[in-house]
Amino acid sequence: TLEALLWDVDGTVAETERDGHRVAFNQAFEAAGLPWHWDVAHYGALLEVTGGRERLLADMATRGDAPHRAEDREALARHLHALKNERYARLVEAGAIAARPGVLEVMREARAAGLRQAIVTTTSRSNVQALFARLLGDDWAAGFEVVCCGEDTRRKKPDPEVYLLALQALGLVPAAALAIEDSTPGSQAAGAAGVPLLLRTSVYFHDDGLPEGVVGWLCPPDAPIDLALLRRVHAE
Ligand code: XBP
Ligand code: MG
Repeated sequence: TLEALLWDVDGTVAETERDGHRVAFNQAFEAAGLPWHWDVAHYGALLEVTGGRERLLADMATRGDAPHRAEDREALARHLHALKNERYARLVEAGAIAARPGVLEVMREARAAGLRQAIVTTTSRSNVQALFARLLGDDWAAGFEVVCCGEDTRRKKPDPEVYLLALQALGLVPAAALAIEDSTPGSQAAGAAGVPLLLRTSVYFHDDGLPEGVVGWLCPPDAPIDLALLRRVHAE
C-alpha cells in the first residue's frame, strides 16, 4: 500500500523553470555585468544538466567569453548562482509562479488522509523555502516530514542519492512510496532508486516521455490529478 508521496519541486509542484529560474539567471548575468542571456530554447537544452551551479558551469564550458581557469569559472558560477537564487526568491515572492493544477489539492488531500509526504529535489533549500511559503503559507513545512534538497547530496538527479536519502529518513522501502516527477533526470533518479513513479510532464519535458528502462505511469501536462489517481498508479 501507498504510505508516502515523494514530491519533486521544479516543474512538478510549479512551472518554475522558464519564467522563474531562467529569468532569474538572466537577471544575475545582467547584475554581474555579463552580456549573457539564456533564451527559452537554450535553457531547455541546459536542463539536461541538473543543479543551477552545475548548469552555469556546463554553459561556460561551451562559450569563448567565460573565464579560462577552472577555479575562476567555479568562483563565478558560485557567485552567479547565489545572485540567481536571490532574484528567484524575489520573483516567487512577487507571485510570478503559480502551483500546477491539482498539486496543492492533492497535498491537502494526502495530509488529511494521513499519508506521509516528503520533498525530494535537486534545487537549493532557499528556493524550496521561497516557493512553498508563497504557495502554502509560512507553516508549509508542517506538511512535509522530510525535505531533501540540493545541498543534502553529493550527486544530483539523475543519480538516485536524493531518493535513497529521503527513503532512509522516512524509514520506508521504495515500494511503499510514489514519486511525482516532471523530467527525464527526475524520472531516472526515482527509477534507479526503485520508487514507483508518476511522470506528469511539464513545459520543457512534454515530448520526452518515460526515459528508457524506467517503469512508471506517464501523464500529459494538462491531465488532472487527484489522490485517487495516485493510489491507482501506485497499485499498478
Ligand atoms: C530541477 C533543477 C534545479 C533548478 C534550479 O530540480 O535541476 O537545478 O533548475 O535549482 P528538481 P538550483 O526538478 O529536481 O527540483 O539553482 O537551486 O540548483
Ligand atoms: Mg523537476
